[in-house]
Amino acid sequence: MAQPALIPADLDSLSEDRQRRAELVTGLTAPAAFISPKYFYDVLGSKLFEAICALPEYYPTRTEAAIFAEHRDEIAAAVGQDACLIDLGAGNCAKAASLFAALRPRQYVPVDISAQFLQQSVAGLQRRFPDIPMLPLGMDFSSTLALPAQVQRERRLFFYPGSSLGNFDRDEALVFLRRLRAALPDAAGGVLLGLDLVKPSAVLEAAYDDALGVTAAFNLNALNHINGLLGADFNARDWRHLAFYDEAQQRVEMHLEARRDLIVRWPGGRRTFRQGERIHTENSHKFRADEIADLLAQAGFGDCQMWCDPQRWFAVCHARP
Ligand code: AVI
Repeated sequence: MAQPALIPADLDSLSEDRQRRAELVTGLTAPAAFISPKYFYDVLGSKLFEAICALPEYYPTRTEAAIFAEHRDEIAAAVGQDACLIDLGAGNCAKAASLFAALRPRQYVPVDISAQFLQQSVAGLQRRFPDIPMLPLGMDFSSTLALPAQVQRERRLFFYPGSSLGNFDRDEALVFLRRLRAALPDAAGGVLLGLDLVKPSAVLEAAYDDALGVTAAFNLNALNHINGLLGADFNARDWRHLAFYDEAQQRVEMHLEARRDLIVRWPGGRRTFRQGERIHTENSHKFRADEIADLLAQAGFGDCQMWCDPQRWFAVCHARP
């Protein structure tokens, strides 16, 4: 089968580029500076995230994989076969590929903001699975979910593993789930989510501040990515990685902290940072099992099934409209 052509669903348009710059400038010039975690994911950032998933401290990936391995048949029975499998934030597509044998999708639609990385991933995958039609989409699905007409409408299964839902704030997560619900035209469709559960803060903080410094590199690489997108002059050496668990908010926060007083410039703008001032780069919310069913119900889903590991560190959930 020929290599599937990647559809740059929105990233290449001029207005998209302008919007991205405006969004970055708004965050960088806010009194408490912030950027969206989507700016972690250029090609290098996606590779660093792959490396994070292999770290001993980063339990989510292997715990989720163990749940899928342990409960594969039950999950396949709940989800059903022959779905149009829409893999949100697909990255290297490895998680979905591990389910192909059990789920036998009729169409595979990997979606990722890092279009170049996705294209590389799908090229190898299509060679391994020549019988599954693949439609890779390079797009930012965090604010809209405009799927092209080639995406089949029947039996859509939105696959959103790895607790990526936790990178939205609570109200944004609800809006996002409602958007998925609205994009499910038939009752045979559904969502299959992986969600990280609340656990001791020492486990969480180690997972987001590993001994090798891979997560630090992942966080700092966002500055290099922003330099490319905005023409800014961030120097990653001027910044320090910070990660901590906020128990009240049930989330790990990642920040970049200025090591000295400095000025960052970009065409048309600048920002002074004092030593110790931070840029908030990510929230990673952790869930209680009872919250998940509530959240899905509020988003308009019924009939939710959940599978956990024995320590109850991570949950895989399937819900139908
Ligand atoms: C992609 N996302 C679910 C990861 C997480 O755990 O929040 C991103 C990540 N950030 C630091 N390590 C991993």
